[in-house]
Amino acid sequence: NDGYKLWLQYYSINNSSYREIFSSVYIEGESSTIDAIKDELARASKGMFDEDVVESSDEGANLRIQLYDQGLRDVIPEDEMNSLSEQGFFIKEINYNGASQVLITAKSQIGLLYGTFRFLQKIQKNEKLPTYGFKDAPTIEHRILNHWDNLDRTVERGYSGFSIWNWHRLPRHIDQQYIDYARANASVGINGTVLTNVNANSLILTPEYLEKVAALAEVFRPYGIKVYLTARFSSPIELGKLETADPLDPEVKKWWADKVEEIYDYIPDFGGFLVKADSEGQPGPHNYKRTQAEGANLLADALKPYNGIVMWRAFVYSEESPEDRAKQAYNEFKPLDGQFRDNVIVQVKNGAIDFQPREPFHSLFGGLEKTPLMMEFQITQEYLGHDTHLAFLAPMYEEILQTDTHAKGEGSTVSKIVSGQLFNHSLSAIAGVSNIGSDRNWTGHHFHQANWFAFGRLAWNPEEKSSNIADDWIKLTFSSNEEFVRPVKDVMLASHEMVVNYMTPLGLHHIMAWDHHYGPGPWVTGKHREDWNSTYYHQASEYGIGFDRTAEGSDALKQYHPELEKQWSDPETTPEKFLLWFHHLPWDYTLENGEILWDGLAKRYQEGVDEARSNVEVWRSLEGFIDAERYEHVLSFLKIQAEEAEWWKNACLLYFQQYSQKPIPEGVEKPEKDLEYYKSIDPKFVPGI
Ligand code: BDP
Repeated sequence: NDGYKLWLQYYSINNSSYREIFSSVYIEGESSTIDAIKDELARASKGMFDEDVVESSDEGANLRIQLYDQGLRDVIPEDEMNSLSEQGFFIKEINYNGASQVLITAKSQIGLLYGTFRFLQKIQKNEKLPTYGFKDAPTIEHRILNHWDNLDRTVERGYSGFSIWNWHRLPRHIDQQYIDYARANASVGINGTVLTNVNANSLILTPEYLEKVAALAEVFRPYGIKVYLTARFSSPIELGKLETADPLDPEVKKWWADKVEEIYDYIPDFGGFLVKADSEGQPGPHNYKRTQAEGANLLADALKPYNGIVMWRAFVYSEESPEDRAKQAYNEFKPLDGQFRDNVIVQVKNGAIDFQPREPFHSLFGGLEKTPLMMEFQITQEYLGHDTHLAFLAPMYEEILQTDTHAKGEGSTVSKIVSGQLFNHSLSAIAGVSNIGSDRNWTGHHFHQANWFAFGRLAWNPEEKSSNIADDWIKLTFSSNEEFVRPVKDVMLASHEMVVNYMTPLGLHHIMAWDHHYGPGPWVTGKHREDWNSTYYHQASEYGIGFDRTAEGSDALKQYHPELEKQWSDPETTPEKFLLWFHHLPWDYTLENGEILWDGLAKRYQEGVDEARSNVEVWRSLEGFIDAERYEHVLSFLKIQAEEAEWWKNACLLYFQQYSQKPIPEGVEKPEKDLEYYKSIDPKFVPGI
């Protein structure tokens, strides 16, 4: 088993009360989505029970899949259905002429597809339907993967091979992988995909490429997945040969209107644009002294007649600005609140720096009220050990989503802002930067499939619990044997904290190696941008360590609501996980448990290492529960992770020790080599330890 089937394994199960269900199935209607439902049922039945599906024309079949209509009012009252949105579904065991029948119903065909997937997952997990039935619907409207894929098939920050979009073969060849990609996404409720990198290439908007994009859209449509593209702001110059891309210029407006019309000719249900502007070298409205709102509205106006949306990224920061990078997006967007068109949604990373192993939530959440905001999580592990380090990210996503911003008093969680609930926005969306590539198992590490899965689940329901997600993923992907599920779930749920411990404990951030961000690099300094240096972020000196974001420092704390500002301004009341994010503290500052900061830091590094090593042993004890191929693959990556956790610990402790001048505390292993040695390690040739 090479992992290609992801969590859609449909491995064989005995003892299921559902064994007979596929021997008579009634499915109403004809469409490509109905065909997708039939295809999925056939795969599931074959895999789980080695039986073919027998379709029946009799409504009384064992399994009945049908849009909700008058005839079903007796079994599911109308008000039950009214509370469900278009994409929701209801699954219920009902009595049909004396016999029992499972009914899957919904208001739309996509709802039926989602219901079918959920039902099949229940069967695989061997779960019973509750007697009152089971209904569910997504809370967030647009649940979107962002591919940072380039047209030459390289993937920015991709660690799982090349891009799965084979532009050369498209549109004439449709690879099975595109269909399987759509199935996997739909099975967790993802309903949109941005095909191209935010560092955009305007060529994607040419007819030659649009034809290819249209071919992909055609594959995804039956699965309810819309296609979006990244729009390079300077496209009117590059493609249209205009002299300017000024958003207020009438010719520029016309160029975008025509371009959008052309796109909709190719793809009638095109979703819209994602834009990175005025950031890290990308062109944008600043080039014409215009605001982010003027830039976004230009594209929004062009998309409006077709119901398309603009996802305008807030990841805007400038090398000229003397401000703390953590403050810049807020400073830029706060004054523009209320100036965006109603089909613009501002896409904000979970934290204000850049996908660090841990960040406090971005102050724009709760900062903007009149503008809908969407969350951008990174699924690909740019700062979290790339492909080889196991880090289950659901707990990190959950931590962010459940944080109280206090924007409208207590209970104003980030999740309520993202779902549009808190400020009554009807447009709601969430994005995850994909970790998918051409590797046979899609994501490099088998366990990183769980992060794609988790993103989908939290996008569907941002109140979902990490432990449920882990439980489901393990059972669908590997086995429902509790002796396997329990230890693996424990490993997964603790893994993000473990990585934080051996990389950036206590609120440290951005101390990775230069540029590629793999491995430790607290010594990185002297680069042309101050805010790309590790030394800028950790500020280590003989006096202490940490970035002062209080009123005495950069005052980034001012951007949060007063409750949080107050709590986080005092190191004594700041959660220790954010201590050095907000404070510069002396090496002998006393932590909650009475230890001094230096000792506490060192011990956390050691804890991370110990856990990474223990994970290898846990996994070894599970040999035989799953296939040898995935077992060996995971084992080999876990060993790499344990070795590299040690590399991180040794490098960081020796580096910071130069400043703390304190001994490595008891219980923490002393590095065997000197700092120069760890500095000299090239990530391509990390020696086994
Ligand atoms: C950073 C990445 C860079 C991306 C940028 C972005 O290092 O490759 O282009 O974010 O999000 O994390 O635009």
